[in-house]
Amino acid sequence: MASGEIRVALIGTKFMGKAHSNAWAQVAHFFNRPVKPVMQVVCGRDPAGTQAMADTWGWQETSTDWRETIQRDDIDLVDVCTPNNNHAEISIAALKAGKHVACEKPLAMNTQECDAMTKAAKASKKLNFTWYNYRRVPALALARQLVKEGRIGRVYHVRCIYLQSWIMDPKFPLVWRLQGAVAGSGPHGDLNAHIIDAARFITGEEVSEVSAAFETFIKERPLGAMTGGLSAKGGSKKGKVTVEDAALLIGRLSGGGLCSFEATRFAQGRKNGNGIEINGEKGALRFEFEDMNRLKYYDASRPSYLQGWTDILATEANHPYFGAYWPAGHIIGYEHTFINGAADILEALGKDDWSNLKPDFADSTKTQRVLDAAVKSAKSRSWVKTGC
Ligand code: SOE
Repeated sequence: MASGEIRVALIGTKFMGKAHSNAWAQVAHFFNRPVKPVMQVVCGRDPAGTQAMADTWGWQETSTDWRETIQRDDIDLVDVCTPNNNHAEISIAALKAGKHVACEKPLAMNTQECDAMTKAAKASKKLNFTWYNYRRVPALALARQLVKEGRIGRVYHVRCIYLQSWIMDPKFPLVWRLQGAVAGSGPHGDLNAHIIDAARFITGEEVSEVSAAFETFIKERPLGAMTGGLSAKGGSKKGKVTVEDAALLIGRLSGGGLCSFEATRFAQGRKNGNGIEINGEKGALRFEFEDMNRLKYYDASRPSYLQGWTDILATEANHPYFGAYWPAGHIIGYEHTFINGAADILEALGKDDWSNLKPDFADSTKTQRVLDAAVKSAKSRSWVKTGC
């Protein structure tokens, strides 16, 4: 059992840098772990913004050079919160430098990069983790528990949505999430990644083949940059949008069921509408992230006159993660999903065993295989096997 301190370097200072800074700052207040995080250094491209992040969140030092940061002897874990096209290079270099690595989702730009990251992780024998944070919503972790207990039985349908609307204004600028060279894809890699991972996590099944349709509704936008969260500021010059605005796919599950995933940034009226419904032989589950503390459960094993949707408020001490927080009914939020991730990282480090810390890079590569197969399918307008 290891104990003591884990010195963390955070690479990235925007939306995810903020969520992860909060997680590292809060985790020890709620979870008793033998290993405590030290917020050693935060690294970003903009010196002033990086210093502001350090001042706000308590990082001890700042850097603008990730290559130098990951080589430091006083760094144990590198937390990668950069745009997607930097994930592989930074993670592989950090693993080769003997550091543990926790990387934001999607793991990388494509399966080839994920395979290289997985190979480097296996060679390093270091902890490697992907921040698919919705796995650590207590209600979703409960959904997985109910499936594992056999309460749903054979899964016939998994129906997932991830609906946003933050770029519907044609004047919203061409930020990095809309540039294929930086993001890899639009809502597909950004949002379908989450719901494909969630479907795999809850059901324990893989997506074996897919058929997809992508569409870009606004083809060019003003050049500009993010200003924080999902806000941005643009100028007068315009550039071509090189990713999809919406990505819909259907698929076959390894257990014989069917699945569907819909990710869009043009769902007028929806803000962060991450939802899943699972219909099985013995029951069903429904979850909506915008009401994240609740899981709806339908028990078809009850006498028909008693059947109906049970609305479980996942805030009991024996619900996943919740015992670390508050009494029943005192709900938690988006930021707690990252605190829960940090808690699981520290627990694995405390045991000197991260073999059960999921999703690791190898697990996340299976999600990437589905994403890449869907891209091929959208281009060829045909079914494509995922290899999973
Ligand atoms: C933007 O779509 C975004 O920040 C995603 O990148 C996150 O993964 C999601 O949790 C919230 O929305």
